[in-house]
Amino acid sequence: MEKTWRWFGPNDKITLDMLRQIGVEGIVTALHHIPNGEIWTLEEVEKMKTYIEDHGLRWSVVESLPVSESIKYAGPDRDQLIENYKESLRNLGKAGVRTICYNFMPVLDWARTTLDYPNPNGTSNLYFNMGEFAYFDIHILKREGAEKDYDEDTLKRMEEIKAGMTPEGEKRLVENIIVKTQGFVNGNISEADLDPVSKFRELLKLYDGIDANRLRENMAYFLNAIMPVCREYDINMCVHPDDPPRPILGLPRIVTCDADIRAFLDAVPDPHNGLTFCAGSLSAGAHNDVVELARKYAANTHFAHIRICKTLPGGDFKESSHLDPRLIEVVRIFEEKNPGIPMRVDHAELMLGDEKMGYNAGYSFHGRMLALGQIDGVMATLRNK
Ligand code: DNO
Repeated sequence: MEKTWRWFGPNDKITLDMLRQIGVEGIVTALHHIPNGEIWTLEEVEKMKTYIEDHGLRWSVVESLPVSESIKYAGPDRDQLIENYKESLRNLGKAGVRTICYNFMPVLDWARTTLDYPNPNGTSNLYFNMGEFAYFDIHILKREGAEKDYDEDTLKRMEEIKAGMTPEGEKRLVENIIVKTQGFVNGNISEADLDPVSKFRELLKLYDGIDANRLRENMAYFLNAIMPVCREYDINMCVHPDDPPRPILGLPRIVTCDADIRAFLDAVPDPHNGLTFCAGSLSAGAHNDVVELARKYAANTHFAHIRICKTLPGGDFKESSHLDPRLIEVVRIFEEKNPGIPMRVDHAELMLGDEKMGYNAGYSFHGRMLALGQIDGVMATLRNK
């Protein structure tokens, strides 16, 4: 697989020159300065492409060309937004950038409750605590009927958390769940929002009456509309699985498991309709056998996120080592079945001063560099048969 790296543009503290030194071959990025729903002009696309190429690298993947909420819930302006999306795709196609990662998660992209969960060796990791998440949902968001979405054990854990909760603790949960993990991925809420919780409540309302089937129809509508452009420019669309892979906050999630993947592939059968195989997101659900899924969907995968989670009792999970045997097996499968695709490591540890650098959550430098080195070693060993 091609070794790529998610880079957040010319203002990223991690520069392209640094990335060349550590063996990165391709860049994963987006035009983060263009608001969701607006057209990425050919001029802007070319500007980014040239910048990357001037540094001796290539723009391998767009992550993400964001799908506006209105396309997801079928708002009145969805056709116009789809037209804009098609125009952005055409411009990317003309520039030769042909792998596009996106997601179809309503309102909230990936979710974590802790961004610096300490490991015994002094590093830290991302962590998802179901009890804290329930606390956010029930006591901060105060979502109507939220209690019924959690089992008794989770509610009991939540009560214990509540007993020790402080205003700072609440603030931290809001920041971690809907601000710090979202803004930089072109999410709905940014660090500049003064009242993120109210804004979030408004966004949730957009999905009143939208269940999983409706969301699936809307995804198929979107994909059918853009496929002719993808065929014309040979663009591979690759949807990112839902993270975590389960419904949350009363919102449907439709890329969570084997059956879901089968369903969106079958709904729009075209080789340009494919998957971002995020081993991390899929492995965050105890129902998924990530190795089995890699075997099954390697041919439909256009891009791989190489990281893995360890599920814990009660719905908790944490990121595990990039040398987890399951991840080595996933790498082996892609190296055998689809070796030409780009891959990037993801959600690595904070280590060796990363924590002081203010990197985007999950996108440390030293942690990712170590992880990339580890996966590079795995790939080299596999190739040296
Ligand atoms: C989180 C990322 C996701 C991903 C989007 C793709 O770290 O993997 O935010 O970029 O879901 O659209």
